Amino acid sequence: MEWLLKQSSLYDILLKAEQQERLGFEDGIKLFKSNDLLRIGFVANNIRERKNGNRAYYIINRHINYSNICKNQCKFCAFSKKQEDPHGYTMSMKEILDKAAFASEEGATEFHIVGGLHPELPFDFYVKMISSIHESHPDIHIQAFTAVEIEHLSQMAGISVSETLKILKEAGLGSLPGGGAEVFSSSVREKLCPEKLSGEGWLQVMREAHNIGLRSNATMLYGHAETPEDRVNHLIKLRELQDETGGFMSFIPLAFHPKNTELSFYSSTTAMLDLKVIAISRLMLDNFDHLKAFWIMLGIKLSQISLRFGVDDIDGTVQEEKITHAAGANTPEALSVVEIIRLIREAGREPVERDTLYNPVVRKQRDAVLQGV
Ligand code: V47
Ligand code: SF4
Repeated sequence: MEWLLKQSSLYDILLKAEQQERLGFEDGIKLFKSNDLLRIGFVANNIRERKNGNRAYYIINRHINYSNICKNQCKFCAFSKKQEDPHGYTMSMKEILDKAAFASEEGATEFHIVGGLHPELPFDFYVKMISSIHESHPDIHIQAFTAVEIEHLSQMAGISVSETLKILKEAGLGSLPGGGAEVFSSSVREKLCPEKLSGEGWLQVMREAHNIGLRSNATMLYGHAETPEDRVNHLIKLRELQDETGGFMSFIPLAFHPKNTELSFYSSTTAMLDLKVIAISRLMLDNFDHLKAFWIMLGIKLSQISLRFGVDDIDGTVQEEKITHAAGANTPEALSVVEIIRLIREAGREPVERDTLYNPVVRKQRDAVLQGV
């Protein structure tokens, strides 16, 4: 193996990562400036196999985007609408519960619930949404509200973030998704989403969630105005918080989709950048157990390849996704379990259905049916 790395100008960095030594800021920058994707990917794959063996995780889940009405106007977002916009919507409680009931019948183990920052919906709406879903489906994990939504809800309720989180947890909230992180750089945020919670604010909400026993994911939106320095700083900030709390489950790099946004002059990300971000994230985030490819954003084929570049999880069936599709994603809105299993197996990995907390899900009936897939 050493002979392979020796031929690279990244030798010292890759060897360090291979020997489980932590990479620094300059290492991250050099990796982003290199085009030696195969060697970077080779080491990322080794680390992935050390952490997760040959397993590739997936989940049977259902996304519920309860409202697209948002008081913010992030330039990269094609999903949000103003309250007076005829394309704005807010689901009724019945609609939300019907979607949850349908997903439950389909075998979902997770509801993934996020929406815009509605300027008027009272905090009670959110508590009722979580408690009603939880009462109807006590065994299905509710992963809901980005750190940005949590901060908004705390403002709507006039209570602290920590109190907000405790009330939602009491109502049945199981964990937080990783959205809203974008890139932490204040200059990029100033340009793209000036009204949004700051990077430090996002990290603080996550710290408070972890401190009361709510675990979460983390994301990074890339492929717009950010520099390699912004990406590496973002990864290091996440790594530092993970050292402190251990509360992050997985990291999900999100490829920017420009269509229908105010940033539509950007091109979509390329496969080279997508795989570089994935592999470098695997090298930098030594204290994260899981790296997830969200196939909706990355595309099905690249998600499959990513299973050999550091990724050990390709998310799930999803069912209905509005945020990336509003921005022109041409992936389907759902994948069947059979399709997910096939693409994992053809990547030479062992498919493992997981729940939100990465416990394996055993389904005797399904396992028998899928023997031949
Ligand atoms: O917060 C918005 C991003 C996020 C665009 O935690 C965009 O398991 C690309 O966070 N192009 C929501 N991205 C999605 C998200 C997520 C998805 C799947 C799994 C998990 C998880 C989290 O999508 C937003 C924002 O960062 N986003 N607009 C766009 N045009
Ligand atoms: Fe609103 Fe979130 Fe879209 Fe920003 S990314 S405009 S906060 S829905």
